[in-house]
Amino acid sequence: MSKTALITGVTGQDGSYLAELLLGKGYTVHGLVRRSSSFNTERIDHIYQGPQTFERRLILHHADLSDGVALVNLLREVNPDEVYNLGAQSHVRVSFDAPLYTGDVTGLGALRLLEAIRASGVPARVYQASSSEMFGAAPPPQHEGTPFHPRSPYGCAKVFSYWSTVNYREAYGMFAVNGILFNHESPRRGETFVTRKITRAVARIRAGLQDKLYLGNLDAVRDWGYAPEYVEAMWRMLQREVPDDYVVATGDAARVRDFLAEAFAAADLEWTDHVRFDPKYERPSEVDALIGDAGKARETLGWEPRVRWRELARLMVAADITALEDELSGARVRVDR
Ligand code: NDP
Ligand code: GDR
Repeated sequence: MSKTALITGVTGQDGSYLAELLLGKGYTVHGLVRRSSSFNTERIDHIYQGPQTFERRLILHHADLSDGVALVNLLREVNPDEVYNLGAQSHVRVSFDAPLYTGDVTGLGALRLLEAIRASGVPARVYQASSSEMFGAAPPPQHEGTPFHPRSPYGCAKVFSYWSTVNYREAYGMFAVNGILFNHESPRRGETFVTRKITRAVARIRAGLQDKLYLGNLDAVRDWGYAPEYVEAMWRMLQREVPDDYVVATGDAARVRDFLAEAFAAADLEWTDHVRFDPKYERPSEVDALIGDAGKARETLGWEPRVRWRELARLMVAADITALEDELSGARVRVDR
């Protein structure tokens, strides 16, 4: 019997890769999509199947993590074997501007989903997208036993959703796990996160469409991995016999300025000619260094990262150059729904 999964955040970077992965494994995939006044399904257009498709295996539903009743109804309708909670207001800088909204969707949203699973009586396994941002000010390397010290409303919300997941596991015997994922990027990364902001700018500067790129703190250290590899780790966590929490990271670290240099060099450009500082992009409290120790995931899940940050920077630049050339030549066509 093929399995059924429900993914919140299916329109996001990770949701799109996870949907591809699960469809490839024969799953029927249901995705929760929030209503938007413009199209927000660009990342999954290539796998979308319309309602008229015979035996379709990707089915989208309108709902929202702020609407607990809709979550209960959706769970009853879909009756999934696995639920992946990837939906969130996921931008750390934005969480300082919209702290309550972030707490509601990113923090309480996870609890609403857990409670909806419990209330609907669906015996689903659940994955919670926890984050290295929970470690915040705790010095690297960070692992599953490192105490949390979040530095943003987003980080605080993720700590709440982390402990809610642990609590539902302990209180109700639910198969609920936290993947504590360090930064992971791809050509589908949101355009306002620093890696994609840089690689998009490189493509545009190279094409003569832009000259300057404005950034904030260039000294932050991050452990950047490749998103398609990270969604594989999510799936592996739900295939174990016993629910547990895992750090997923490469263990390699670089500063924002190192990523910058690599990305600009990939297009034969010098970053210092183009990059300028704008305090607008600084955070009221910064996370200085995140470097993960994924030893437990390696040993227990057999999960290994392959792509490291230098290769990642280059593959993202190459993808943005191709995407821009397609856009300029009119080859990119929007799918109508
Ligand atoms: P994205 O920002 O790309 O995607 C977030 C998804 O959540 C989108 O599908 C978005 O919908 C959806 N969403 C936002 N608000 C709501 C809401 N109110 N109700 C339902 N859905 C909502 O994030 P990523 O794919 O990068 O990350 C996936 C998850 O993993 C997030 O929870 C993130 O916080 C977490 N995470 C990410 C890491 C990373 O490096 N990428 C590292 C660690 C954790 P829409 O498309 O309409 O905006
Ligand atoms: P992060 O990712 O905050 O780590 O959260 P982001 O790419 O936004 O920032 C990384 C570092 O770069 C610095 N920075 C800038 N960041 C942005 N966005 N824009 C800029 O112009 C800029 N200039 C410098 C930041 O200060 C920061 O130090 C991501 C998100 O995906 C979270 O959802 C996830 O939980 C964590 O990764 C792990």
